[in-house]
Amino acid sequence: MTKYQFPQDFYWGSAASGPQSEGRYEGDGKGDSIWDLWYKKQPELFFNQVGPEKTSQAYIRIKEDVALLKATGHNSYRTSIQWSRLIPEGRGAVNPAAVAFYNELIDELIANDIEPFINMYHFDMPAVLQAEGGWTNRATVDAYEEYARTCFELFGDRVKKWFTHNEPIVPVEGGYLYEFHYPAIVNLKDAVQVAFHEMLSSARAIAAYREMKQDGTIGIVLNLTPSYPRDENNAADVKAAQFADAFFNRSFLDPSVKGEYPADLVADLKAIDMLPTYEAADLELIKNNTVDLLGINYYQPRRIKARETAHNYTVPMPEDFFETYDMPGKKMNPYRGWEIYEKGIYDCLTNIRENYGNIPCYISENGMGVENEERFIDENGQINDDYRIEFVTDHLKFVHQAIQEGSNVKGYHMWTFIDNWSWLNAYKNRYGFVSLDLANDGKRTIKKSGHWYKEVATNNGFDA
Ligand code: BGP
Repeated sequence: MTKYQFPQDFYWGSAASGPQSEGRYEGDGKGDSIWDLWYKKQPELFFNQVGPEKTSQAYIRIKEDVALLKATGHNSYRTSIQWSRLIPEGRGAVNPAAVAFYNELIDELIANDIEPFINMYHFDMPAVLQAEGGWTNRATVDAYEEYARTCFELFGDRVKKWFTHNEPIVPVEGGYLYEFHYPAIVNLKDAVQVAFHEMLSSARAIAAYREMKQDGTIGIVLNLTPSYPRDENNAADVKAAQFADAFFNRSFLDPSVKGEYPADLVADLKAIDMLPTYEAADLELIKNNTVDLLGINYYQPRRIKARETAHNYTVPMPEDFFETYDMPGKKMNPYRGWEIYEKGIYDCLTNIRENYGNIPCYISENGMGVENEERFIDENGQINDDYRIEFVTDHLKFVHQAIQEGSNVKGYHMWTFIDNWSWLNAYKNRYGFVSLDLANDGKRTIKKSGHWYKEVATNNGFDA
């Protein structure tokens, strides 16, 4: 048995997002986001045709949910404000019901000694702004800055940990490369423009935060996918993995933390005439407004080799530079087709320590999705998710090792708290510490892992 003790004041939390947990209610004043819009247009794309209004009802169950956070040992909780709830038309009038809701949530968390980590963009573009081009349109950056300023003004007195974006690569790849977010088009030029505008909007929000003399920290949440080459001694494989790392990770990590874009990525995109449109002052702004704190979402790595066979696309794609491959012997999540590679979390943290000035960071998402999780319910109605306990334990061991070696890790947030709605996958994969019974008015039951987490948080560590 080894003792895994974590630093004092470590944050034991979990993560969720507004669009995946709040729901929509008569008279709540929320405007449509791209998810409401897309579901209206093409409900058949969503798993079991379940749309974004059918969530865990976080909007109407604040007290109950905060009590559950407490019961599962949380001292932090990460969620997001929905832009289309706070400012239904994307810019202009603020929705008073939204202000009341977020105030109540924040106050209830704080009253229970749970620190709110608040993110401002979690894939939920207001439909009105998407009609004008969404993140492809530079005017969206202005609207986002206005929204961010509104958030700081309304909630900055109590929220001390802000995040500008969650996984900004995902709207890029989902919306403009691989068709799993609206508008589901395939256009690399648009994709890089979206990536640049998101980054610019992040720097603009950070600049506003500091100009408004807010008393807290502001960062960004990035999903880091370490790219491992098939053969470390094969220069072409290594180069391919380096491109994947630049495109999917460093395109946000470098400007967010170092204030500059990776030279190799700029050169590769320039060579195929795929640089975004920007103004010289934008680069200056990004340089001067780097993050205080980094959130790292880690799920699985990328296994990369040099491209050997033609891909199926007829247009320029990131895949022109690399190919993913099925690494023999890799460990898989048996309940959902994702690789499990625990050491990847350590590699991400070590990379931040060695190459990004050891900036304060925390794990903002890490978790295990399980299909048909009802099969693990026992006679008392509790889900016995020993696999999740094992998954989190194995990752925490590597987080612990990174901390022992000097990484500046402030906390761990599992994805997610209560099983939630997940975009096109709706309720296909369950992730929570707490199960959700949709057929029974959203009844919540703490899973075995939730009880286990309470012990871990109370002891600030575990023996294993
Ligand atoms: C992350 C997102 C979350 C959530 C999670 C699980 O990338 O930040 O919003 O969706 O992935 O995704 P899925 O339910 O598709 O397995």
